[in-house]
Amino acid sequence: MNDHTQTKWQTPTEWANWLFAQDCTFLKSVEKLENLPAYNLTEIAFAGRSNVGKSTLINALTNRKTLARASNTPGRTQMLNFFRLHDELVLVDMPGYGYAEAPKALVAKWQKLVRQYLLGRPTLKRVYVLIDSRHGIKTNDREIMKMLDETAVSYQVVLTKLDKISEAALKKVTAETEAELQKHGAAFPILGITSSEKRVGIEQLRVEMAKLCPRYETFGFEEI
Ligand SMILES: Nc1nc2c(ncn2[C@@H]2O[C@H](COP(=O)(O)OP(=O)(O)OP(=O)(O)O)[C@@H](O)[C@H]2O)c(=O)[nH]1
Ligand SMILES: [Mg+2]
Repeated sequence: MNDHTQTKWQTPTEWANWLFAQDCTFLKSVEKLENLPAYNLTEIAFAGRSNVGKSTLINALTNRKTLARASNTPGRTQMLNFFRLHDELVLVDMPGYGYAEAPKALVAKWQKLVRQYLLGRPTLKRVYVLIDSRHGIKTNDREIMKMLDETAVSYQVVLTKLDKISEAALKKVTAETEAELQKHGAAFPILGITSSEKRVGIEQLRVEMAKLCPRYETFGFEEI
């Protein structure tokens, strides 16, 4: 038996919900690689097509309304935005890809930044690749997944906006996405299924993220 008396948390879920209710503060926006913050905190990045719901998911996870800028206008997030969660984790809101109306030069600049960041960031421990459940995996998602397969960073695919589709459609997109995930070696085999709007799947994600904190190991929770 592990001795839990040293901690206030009896289960990973308790720890995760506590952690995500702590202070979360905007740290920095970065548009050039040279300006990446230097520290030893564990980073978790959110990638995906423009408008897929990255900023909204960060707000839902941290139970804030306006921490990360969410908007109906695609291309809202134009830089890497760093948010520090209680000296434990850093959440990184990334510019979306696949935004057709963005000027080409700007798209090229974002892509370069995103690539360089994803490929060479030692503190980056997990990338969440968000996919709109109405659309499924698209070509540019495949490109990013292929790139992540080639790096040492683990990633998980998460379907968003499930409140916008029928149960039958969700079943179909889930099966298709899971089948495709099997072809990607570095992908976490379990698909995340979320609605930030209806708060579905949020706690599950919090738990997975909270497990990435270095001190999680010291709690001695028994894995179920
Ligand atoms: N119904 C519903 N709408 C959502 C959900 N998540 C996000 N949205 C909406 O989708 C739109 C885009 O969300 P954002 O969070 O700004 O998307 P993003 O991926 O950050 O977009 P960029 O910053 O352009 O890359 C907003 O209008 C959100 O309110 C969800 O779970 N359900
Ligand atoms: Mg955004």
